[in-house]
Amino acid sequence: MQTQDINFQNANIRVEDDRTGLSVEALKRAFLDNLFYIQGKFPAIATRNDYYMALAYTVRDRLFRRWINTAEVYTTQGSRTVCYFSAEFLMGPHLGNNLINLGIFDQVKQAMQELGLDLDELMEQEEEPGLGNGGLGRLAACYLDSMATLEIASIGYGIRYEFGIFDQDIRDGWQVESTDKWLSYGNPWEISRPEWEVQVKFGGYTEAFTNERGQYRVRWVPDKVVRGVPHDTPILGYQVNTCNTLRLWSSEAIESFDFTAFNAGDYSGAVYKKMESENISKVLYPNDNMTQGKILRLEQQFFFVSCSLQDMIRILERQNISLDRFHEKFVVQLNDTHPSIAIAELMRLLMDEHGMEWDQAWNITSKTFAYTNHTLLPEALERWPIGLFGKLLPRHLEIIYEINSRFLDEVRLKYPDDIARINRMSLIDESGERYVRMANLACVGSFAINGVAALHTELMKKDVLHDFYELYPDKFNNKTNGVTPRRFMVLSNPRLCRLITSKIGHTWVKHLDELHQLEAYVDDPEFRAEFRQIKQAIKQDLAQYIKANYGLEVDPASMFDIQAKRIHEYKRQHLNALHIITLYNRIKANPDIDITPRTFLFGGKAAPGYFLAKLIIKFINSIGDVVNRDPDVRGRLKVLFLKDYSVKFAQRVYPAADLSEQISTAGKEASGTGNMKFAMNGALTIGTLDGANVEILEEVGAENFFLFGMTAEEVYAKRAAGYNPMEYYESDPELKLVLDRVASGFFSHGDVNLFKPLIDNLLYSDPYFLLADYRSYVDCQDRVSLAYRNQDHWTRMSILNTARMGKFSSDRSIQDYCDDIWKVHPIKIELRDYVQGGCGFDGSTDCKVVF
Ligand code: 26Q
Repeated sequence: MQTQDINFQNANIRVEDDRTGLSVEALKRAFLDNLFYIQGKFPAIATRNDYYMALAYTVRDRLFRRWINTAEVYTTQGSRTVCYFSAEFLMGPHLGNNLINLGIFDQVKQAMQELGLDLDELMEQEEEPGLGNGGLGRLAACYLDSMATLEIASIGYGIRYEFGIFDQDIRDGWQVESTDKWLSYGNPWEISRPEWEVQVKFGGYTEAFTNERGQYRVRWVPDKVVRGVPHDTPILGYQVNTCNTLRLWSSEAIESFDFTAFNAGDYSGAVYKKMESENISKVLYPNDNMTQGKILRLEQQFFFVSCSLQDMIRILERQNISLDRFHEKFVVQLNDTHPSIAIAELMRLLMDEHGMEWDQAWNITSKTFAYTNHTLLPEALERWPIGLFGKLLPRHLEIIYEINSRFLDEVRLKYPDDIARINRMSLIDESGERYVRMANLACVGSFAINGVAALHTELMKKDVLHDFYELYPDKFNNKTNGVTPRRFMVLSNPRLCRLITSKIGHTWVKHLDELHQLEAYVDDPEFRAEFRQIKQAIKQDLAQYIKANYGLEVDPASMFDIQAKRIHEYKRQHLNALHIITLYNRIKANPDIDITPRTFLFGGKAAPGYFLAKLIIKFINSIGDVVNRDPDVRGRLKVLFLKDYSVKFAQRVYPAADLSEQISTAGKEASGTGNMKFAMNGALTIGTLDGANVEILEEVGAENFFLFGMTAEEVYAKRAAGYNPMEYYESDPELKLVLDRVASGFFSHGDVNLFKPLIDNLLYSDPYFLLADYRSYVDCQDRVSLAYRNQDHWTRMSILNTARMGKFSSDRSIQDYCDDIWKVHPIKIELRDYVQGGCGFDGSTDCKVVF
């Protein structure tokens, strides 16, 4: 076999043999081989999907050596490993990302071209794993990319949902959901590892007993046991050999058939158990920022947490490392409270299954977990009715009671007689029906607690977690979110990245702060022209896509004003809609008015049970129906709701934006990450002082950001003083006209009832202060329109946005987690050859892999 060294985009990486070579020739040969031997096809009969699969396997082959090598180094070095526990990983398509991180995008493009295939088309073919709702799941995915890139030993642990976030269609303006069958053509990126399956118990009862050494012990007698089977996906870092693992668990029945029932003639009874077990990992709950006390959801959370902790114990045992050192070898980051049952489960595993005493188990547990909070919305704080909880997890409820009793003793000692405080801090809510409070459990059981943006962390300390902050101030810290520039710049915006690299070299991709060097070119008219042309070309592409998919003409010269995110009242898509109607009314009152042409684009899914969110989608579509057709508008305004927003589609949208709408009620959006993705790609932000907007404004400068609206403090003060939205309606004629027009049925074919719930909500309660912020928003939008008329100045602002977004790389976030919370350092992976020597191929046995 042949080996050679090539200069791999500045990293000197040894190139593989014939089978996994990186040259165009080797890629072509491997691709055709895989088409034949894996897909069982040859070009004359291959479908586009066959080609995609063949390419995916070709790329996967090129990950294996790094993947196995990484596991081996972690095993032999016994490294401290970060375990990122998350109920959601919104990974997006893998193919393009792996090509970027392997550094073979151009070679593969050429190889495909020489075979008469188009790489972009093949990438389009990939069915993305939509295993998340939005921000929290996508953050987990960005963090995996950055951990691998920073060469941090880590594993992502989660659930392999058979059906991810639903597909969204729009019919007659309404959202219609259908099942996301992402696995139906197979998933070339995962390898299942049934040899590492574990068992997870549910239900039943507990019994105390005294063991042979006379110690008090508890045994859990479950009424259901399911198998958890791990499915591993490689996570390659950017231009490094580190290839970490995303390990997702799927649930399966212990026995595929209950033969006693079957033999007794009870066929459906026999398959029922199997079905019930498989249900656990069947479908992702499509709610974000809203909890729903469904038992299956708790089963999911416990299932993946128990699987993962057992897997970690297996890894230690295989390395002959004592469980006493669990917290030295692992740190677990809890992505919100969804996996926080892990705190009770680790206690149970250490005590009941491995014979530890309480104090030692607690010492280990409370040094293992760190908790990230992602919400300030009270309705999003997870709590489970005691009855339901105890029925599913009787042993965990006992353990939680014991943690609580010890914890409340500590609180009483510090705050004697402060009954109200004790009630607030208790892990059990006893104010009415009794609940387990998962955030309280997470706070007590974790050594670190962080918010996801500076403002959010401050509000968390002041409000939702205030009591815990007073008790444990040192546990609290901020870790402002970030996003990966590999996916959200290099992959999604190659034209812009080529321009950037031509000016400042390519190292900015790993050191995003280097984008600052672009500031030197902001006064260069040629650079500005190029920057503007690129934005223009991307907008043209999106306009073409819109024409092809929606039959709607949009003007690429108009301002692309985009709001893309989950639909939620607090995110205020309907405030954006009120602005559109305002502009429309101005045109109707004066058809010759000089107005800056805009294309308003929306994208995002609504939770299927969230009535007002779904009505907001219908509202936007109804406005579009009127505005897009009205001859008076003369094409100056276009409104379009883009269906089925996804990571794949997001990558198309961010680069095409002129204006990014980040208009949540101050104090409600924990961070936002879309705001970062837009700004990096040169969009200007119109936004409130909320979440990470505050820090974006700080970085880009107030002169390059369109700020409007009340501050969080003003919002609190207004609520406290008794907010009356009607006052705004009555005192602002332009606002009144907007709401009256909607109420009159103007946008609903005369139906005065359709949008009544929305209008009544605004006039009589307006919990998210749209009417209070309306004037400030509309005036700010007028400043935006004016600014857009000076294209040269706009481009200058746009460049400065890109140049100043370095802080928001997820590499920076992960570095902060490593330094302040995880206390871990990079581990370099030197590539070794497996096939040629060692590892049993030649009879030797010097290779161990337990990950
Ligand atoms: C919980 C229990 C039962 C069912 C569903 C849920 C659930 C699921 C998902 C609750 C919340 C979520 C998702 C929350 C989320 O995405 N939050 C966002 O996190 C981002 C990353 O930190 C922030 O940028 C956003 O501000 C925040 O809204």
